[in-house]
Amino acid sequence: MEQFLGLPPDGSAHGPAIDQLIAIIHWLMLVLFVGWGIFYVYTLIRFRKSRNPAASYAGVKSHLSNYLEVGVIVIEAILLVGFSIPLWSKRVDKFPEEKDATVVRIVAEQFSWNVHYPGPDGRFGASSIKLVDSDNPLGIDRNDLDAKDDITTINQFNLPVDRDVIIYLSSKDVIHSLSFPAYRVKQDAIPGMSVPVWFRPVKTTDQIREELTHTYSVAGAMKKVKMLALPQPTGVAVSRGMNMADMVLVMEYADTAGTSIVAKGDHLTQENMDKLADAGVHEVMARRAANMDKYVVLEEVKDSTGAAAVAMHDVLLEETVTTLVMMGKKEINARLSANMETFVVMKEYTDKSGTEIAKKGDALEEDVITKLASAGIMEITIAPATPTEIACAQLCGLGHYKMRGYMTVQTPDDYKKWYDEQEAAINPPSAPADTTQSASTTTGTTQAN
Ligand SMILES: [Cu+2]
Repeated sequence: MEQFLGLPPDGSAHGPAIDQLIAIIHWLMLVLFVGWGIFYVYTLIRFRKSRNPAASYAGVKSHLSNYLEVGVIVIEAILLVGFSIPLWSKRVDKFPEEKDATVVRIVAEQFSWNVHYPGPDGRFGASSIKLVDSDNPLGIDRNDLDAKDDITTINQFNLPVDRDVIIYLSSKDVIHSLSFPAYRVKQDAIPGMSVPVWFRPVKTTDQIREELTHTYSVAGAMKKVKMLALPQPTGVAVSRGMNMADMVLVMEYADTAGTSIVAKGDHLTQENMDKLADAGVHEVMARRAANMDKYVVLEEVKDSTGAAAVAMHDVLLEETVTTLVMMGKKEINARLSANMETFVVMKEYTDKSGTEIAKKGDALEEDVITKLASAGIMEITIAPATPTEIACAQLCGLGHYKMRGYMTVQTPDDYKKWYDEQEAAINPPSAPADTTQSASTTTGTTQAN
């Protein structure tokens, strides 16, 4: 059932118990769905009008359905009392000792995750709402003694594997929901409250990425290569009130005083037509909108001076199409973008002469795909670059989809290295600690190796 549900790989100690509960609930729901479905069809046939011309006022006398109902209640009670409640109580009650855990504060906001580490002293420094600004989103008071060594990151949460983590979760604005899908953690973040959450990661991000390794067909991506005919510019008569919004201007037009009326790349909307007519322009050069931005160019196009006007793998934006048609290009060799940049290659690949195309951990950019194909490598192994993400499981606003952070579960050594680097950025080892008063914030980056 767990494979069938397509759950992400699990990297936490408590994850198997949650997955098991999810599986059992789905089994029960499957049995109920099939059972009630069969019962429904049975009643349609058994109580059909031709067999029962007169309504029965006594109804069904059998107690079978009562027994079934009681049976379902018993199973649900077992699930609740035997599985859910013990699991839940362990999550909320059996907190590890803070001294044996990685302790952090996570503060959600529209639309990012702020992570606050207490630093080597183990004490969170004071923070004040008055100090909150874009450089110091948590308002940490760096004059406070406890705050001097505090580390803050945005959208990047590093932690060591095989050690309990305690998170004090809150929110600056609306209700968010902290979710680590690969670690089976989900907890609402409530403004004005500090909600403790704990779990124990038992797999590193690298290990989870290895589990998600799969093959990718370079041949499949290259199959979509084709010569695209480029829409050629033609003269279009300007006529007031006419709407030709699917036509794109290939040059700028100005009025007699030299003031620009419409720019290159503008569409011939009714408004622009009227403006042109007002300025006394009778004809403009325009072309049909290409709508080719899902394609990448597969050849380099040089202008008359020999400079590259369009490079390999440029996206065929309208602007690029205009550049090409104005150079007299009638067609261009292109292929559908593979959009695989969020994946990394999991092996080293070299061409026949031994030149490296990509090493393990490199992002699967368009040029890597083309190079692999031209080297005759048609199948590669890849994995998601960031398999352990922080998602917001709450529709918290229009930018909700942007609210993604990265979690990097590391070996204790790698974590210590990262931690020391962060610490050194705040308090350079050479300088006395109290000379660095400014709040330094490190912005999270995607770890992709
Ligand atoms: Cu959110």
